[in-house]
Amino acid sequence: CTAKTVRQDRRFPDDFIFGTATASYQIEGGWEADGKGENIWDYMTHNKPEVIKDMTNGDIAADTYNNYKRDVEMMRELGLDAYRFSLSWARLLPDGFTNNVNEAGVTFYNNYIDEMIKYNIQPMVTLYHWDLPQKLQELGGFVNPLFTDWFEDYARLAFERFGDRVKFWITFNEPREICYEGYGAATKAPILNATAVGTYLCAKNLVIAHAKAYHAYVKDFKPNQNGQCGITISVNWFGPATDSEEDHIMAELRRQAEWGLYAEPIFSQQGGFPKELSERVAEKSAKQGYASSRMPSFTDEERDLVRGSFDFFGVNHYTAFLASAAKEHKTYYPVPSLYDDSDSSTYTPDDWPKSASGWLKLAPNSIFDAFTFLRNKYGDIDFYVTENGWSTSPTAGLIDDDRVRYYRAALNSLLDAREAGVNIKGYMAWSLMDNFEWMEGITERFGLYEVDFEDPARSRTPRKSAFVYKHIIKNRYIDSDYKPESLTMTID
Ligand code: GBH
Repeated sequence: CTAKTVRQDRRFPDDFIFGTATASYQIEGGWEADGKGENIWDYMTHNKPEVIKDMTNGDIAADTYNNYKRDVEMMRELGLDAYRFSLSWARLLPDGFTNNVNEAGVTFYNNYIDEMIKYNIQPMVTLYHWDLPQKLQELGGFVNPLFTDWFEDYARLAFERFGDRVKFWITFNEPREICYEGYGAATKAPILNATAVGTYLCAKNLVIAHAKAYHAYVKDFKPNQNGQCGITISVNWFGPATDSEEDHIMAELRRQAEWGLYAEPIFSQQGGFPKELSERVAEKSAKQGYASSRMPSFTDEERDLVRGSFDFFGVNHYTAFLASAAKEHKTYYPVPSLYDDSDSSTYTPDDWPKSASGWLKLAPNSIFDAFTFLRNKYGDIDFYVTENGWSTSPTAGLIDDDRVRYYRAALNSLLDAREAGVNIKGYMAWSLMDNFEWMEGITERFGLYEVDFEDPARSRTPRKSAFVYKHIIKNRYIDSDYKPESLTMTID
């Protein structure tokens, strides 16, 4: 056998931050424990259980509410530098507003955070990962312009209570999924299906809410707490299927519709919504008989408030799609809607390996493509991969070689991007453990640890990928020949 050479230049630096990510509704359970209020996922799954593929819900989920010490033990087993999780707004503020603080909820997060700090694991907190208090939804949620103030008040409470220990804040997880899937389509709570205008109203209010929270942090908390505040946007790669001009234009329009809508107002020099997409929406709105564009504009003051409101850019990246003007790839979208406005269709090649999720395939070097593009567009800023991962079926078990292949490929692509000069400072694998996968219930599993949902204790068992990830974290390079000797986990 030949001696293996480890390319030292392919190492992750010692200060590179390796972690895993989760979200409150997907793991916590305790849906009405100790004074927690109802959120839009509680409301939707209880009132319309049929919208979830297997009719399950997050009432118990992985029961982190009662298992948080085991979660932190798993973080220690993996040797994580950091752990990204989200706060449940309704657990802290049952009615959404700060007049009524649920101290039991504060205590739960204090315990979780303290347990991480005790073992030198850096907590990275997402303020909002999709579980809006139902009371605020009844007032219009993200399409009420006052949402921006409600969110700032909630953010301030979180900074006040947890900011002595939490130094990394993400305002929102995935604006596209909140605004397009929740308001524009019917694929996430509150399943509003307001295709024509919902997405755009939400997008505007969301970026302003983000900016208000960011400025509150910078002005009133950062001077003492010294942390950072940013946002996480889902940036899958959308490249042209061929080198034709049509495909290039289509890919650009698709990128603007998928993530430019939220990234451009915050990260671009000029601020505001993406130019070509805005023009199309205005044109189409006029033709469709609207008195004004379905996409709202920003006042100068709003534009200035939002642009530059970040310390870092968090990216959730999973896969890629090809934009194609060819007839056989044409998708017909509802009129009017975001994707109809963007005049774009996409597909993925049949030979890209498939996961258990319809939308998720292993695309070649897509982290490199996405991040070099972002760096060229928005400059030399700090990036974090805040989610990246692979799903398997519930019966696939512990030997998850396809997940191992995916993580190795993704981390290789990340190293390529770093070598090309993109400042990616950390990587959070999705997910620490199996959890409630939204509309898919528990039919798709993303965990490095398997969770037994039949077991009232929700026991957690490491998969093969957990050992491989642990080995990468410890050695700071990707050894593609590494095989765990056994699946017995220890804390090093
Ligand atoms: C992330 O979203 C979420 O932040 C996280 O909560 C989630 O568990 C994780 O990914 C895994 O899914 O079925 O064609 O309607 C990733 C972006 C957008 C991917 C919505 C799935 C559904 C596409 N997600 N998409 S489709």
